[in-house]
Amino acid sequence: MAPVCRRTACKRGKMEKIKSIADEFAFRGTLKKAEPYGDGHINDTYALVYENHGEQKRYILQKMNKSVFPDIKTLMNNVAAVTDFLRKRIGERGGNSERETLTLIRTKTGESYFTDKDGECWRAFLFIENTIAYQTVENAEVFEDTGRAFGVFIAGLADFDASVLGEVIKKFHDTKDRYVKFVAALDADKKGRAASAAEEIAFVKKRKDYCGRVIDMLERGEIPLRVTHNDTKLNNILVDADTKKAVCVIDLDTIMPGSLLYDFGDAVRFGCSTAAEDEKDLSKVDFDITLYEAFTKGFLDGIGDRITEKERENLAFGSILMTYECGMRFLTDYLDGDNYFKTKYPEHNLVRCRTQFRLVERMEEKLEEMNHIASKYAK
Ligand code: ADP
Ligand code: GN1
Ligand code: MG
Repeated sequence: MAPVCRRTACKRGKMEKIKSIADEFAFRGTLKKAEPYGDGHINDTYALVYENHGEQKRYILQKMNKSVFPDIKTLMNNVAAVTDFLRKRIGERGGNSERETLTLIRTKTGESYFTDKDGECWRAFLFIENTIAYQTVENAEVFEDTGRAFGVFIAGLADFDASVLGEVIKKFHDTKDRYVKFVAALDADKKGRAASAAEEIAFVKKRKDYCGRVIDMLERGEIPLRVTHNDTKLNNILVDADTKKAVCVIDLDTIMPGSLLYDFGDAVRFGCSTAAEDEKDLSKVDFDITLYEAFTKGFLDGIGDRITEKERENLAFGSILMTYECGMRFLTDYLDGDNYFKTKYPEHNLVRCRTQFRLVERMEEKLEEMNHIASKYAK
C-alpha cells in the first residue's frame, strides 16, 4: 500500500469534517467539492460546490473564530438583522438581494448557525458568483466605486435601529483601549519579542496622543455615533468581474455602533497602499494620494449629505488613526505570541505592523493635501 503523507491525511480528515458539517445545512443537491477559500485573517472559509438536477451551485461555509468572537449568538443575531434590513431595502429599489447582500443558508433545523460536537460554530451563505474580492486596488476607477459603495452602505444604515445590535467585540476601535492592551502585552513580553520590535514600540509611544482624538469627539457628541461596518478593507467588498462595479459589502461580523471615520479610514489604510499588508520590502510601501483622491470622491458622493462637516474635516486624520491602530494591533499580537490574527511565519505580525507604520509616516507627510482633497469634494 502506498504510504499516505501525514499532511495529506490531515487535509483529508479536515475535508471529511467539512462534509459532515455541510450536511447539517439546508443546501440543495449533492456535495461535489469543498475547498478552503479567500484571504480573511479571522474565520476559516470554504467554498462548497453542490450539484442539483445537473446544475452546479456554490456556497460559502465558515467556521467562525470563537476566540475573536466569544458571543456567536449575538454575532449571528447582528448579521441576520442587518442582512434582513438590507434585503428589504434592496427589494424596495428593485435590486437583486441575493447579489447585493449576504444571504444566510439556515441549518436543516432552521437555525442561523450550527454548533458541532467540539463546540465550534459554523454558518453558510449563498456564494456571490462572478465577483472579485481584490487584495490590492486594480485601478482608481474601481477604487472610486468602492468608496461610493461604502458611502452608500453607511448612509443606508442610518435608518437601522442600532439598539438591536449587540457589541460583538467590546471597544473594537477604541484606540485608547488598544493602547492599554499594547502596553500590557509589552510589559508581559511573553515571548521575549520586545527587543526585536524596539523601533516599532517607540513609534507607537511617540504618537500616543492620536489615540483619544476620535473617541473623545464621539464622547463629546462632536461627531455622531452611527451603525458602522468597522472592517472595510478591500477584500470585504465584492466587485462584479465584468463591470468592475462594487456589488456587495461582506464580512458583516463587526457591524456595531461606531464612527464613519473608522470605515473611511480602514478602507484607505488598505486600499491606498502601493504594496500588500505584509510586504517585507518597505521600499515598496507608499501611500498613493491619487487613489486617496479617487476613494474620497466616491465616498463623499455615496454618503451625500449624511456626513457632517466635522466628520469630513477629520477624514484624513481618521485614515492615519486607523492605520496607526491596525499597526498597533499587529504589534500587540506579535508581542502576545500571535493569538489573534492568522499568521504564516513567526514575524508575520511584525512585518504587517511595519507596513502600517510606513503608511502612517507617508500620510503624515501628506496630511495637508489629504485635507484639501476632502474639502474639494464636499457637497
Ligand atoms: P474573514 O473575517 O476571515 O475575513 P470573510 O467573511 O471576509 O472572512 O470571508 C473571507 C473571504 O471569502 C472574503 O474576502 C471573500 O473573498 C470570500 N467570501 C466571503 N463570503 C462570500 C460570498 N458570500 N460570496 C463569495 N465570496 C465570499
Ligand atoms: C481582520 O477579518 P478580516 O481579515 O477582514 C480584522 C480587522 C483588521 C484586518 C487587518 C474582526 O479583518 O479588524 O483591520 O484583519 N478583523 C477583526 O487586515 O479583527
Ligand atoms: Mg474579511
